[in-house]
Amino acid sequence: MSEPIEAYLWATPNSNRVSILLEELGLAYRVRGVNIRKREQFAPEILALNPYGKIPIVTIGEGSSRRVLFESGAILIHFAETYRRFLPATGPARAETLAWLMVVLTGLGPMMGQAHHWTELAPEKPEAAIKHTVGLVDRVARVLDGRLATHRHLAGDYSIADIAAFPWIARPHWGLIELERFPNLKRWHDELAERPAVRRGMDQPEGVRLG
Ligand SMILES: N[C@@H](CCC(=O)N[C@@H](CS)C(=O)NCC(=O)O)C(=O)O
Repeated sequence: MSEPIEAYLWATPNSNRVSILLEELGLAYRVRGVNIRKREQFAPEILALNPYGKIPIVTIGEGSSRRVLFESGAILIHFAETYRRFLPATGPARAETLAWLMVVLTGLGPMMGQAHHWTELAPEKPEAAIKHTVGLVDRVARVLDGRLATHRHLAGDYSIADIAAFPWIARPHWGLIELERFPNLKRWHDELAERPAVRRGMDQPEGVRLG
C-alpha cells in the first residue's frame, strides 16, 4: 500500500500547484486546511513542519518514517521525479523544463503576489509600488505569451512548469493581467483549464475561496 500523503494547503496559487500535480498523478491525499488569512501558518505545528511558516507543505508517510516537503517547486520536482512524469529525466529537455519552472517560481509567482498585495490587500495604495509590481507582472506575462506563441506548452510536453504557472494565470486580476492582451497565454490557460485534474486541483481545499 502506498504511504499516506497529507497536503497542507489553502485556496492559494502556490497550494494549487501541489493539488493539481497530486490530482494529475492520481494519488490519494488528505488536505489539511491552513487559513493564512487567520495566520494559521504561524501555529507551532505548522512551523515545526516548515520554519518559514508558508504553505504548501506535504508530508509523506507516518511516524518516524514521515518525510516533510515544503517549497512548491521542491514538492513538484520531488513527485515528478518519484513518478517519472511531467519532467524529463535527463538532458537538455530536463534543463529546459527546469528553466521555465524557475521563471515561473521566481518571476511569475512572487511578482503577482506582490502586485496583489499592493493593488488589493494593503490598506494604503502607493502609486510607485503598484506601478513597479504590475510592470514586473506585465513583463513576465509578455515573456510567457511570447514563448507560447511558438510552443503548445512552456517546455516540451505538459510539465511541472505549466502546473506551477497555471494557478497564477487563473487569477489574472491579482496582477492586473488582462488575458485578452495575451492571446497565446489565454489559449494555453483555456486548454489547461479543461483538464479534469486541473479542475479538481484548483478546487482544493474544497469549499474555500480566497478571491
Ligand atoms: N516560495 C514558496 C512561497 C510560498 C508562499 O508564499 N505561500 C503563501 C500562500 S500562496 C503563504 O504561505 N503565505 C503566507 C505567509 O507568507 O505568511 C513556495 O513556492 O512554496
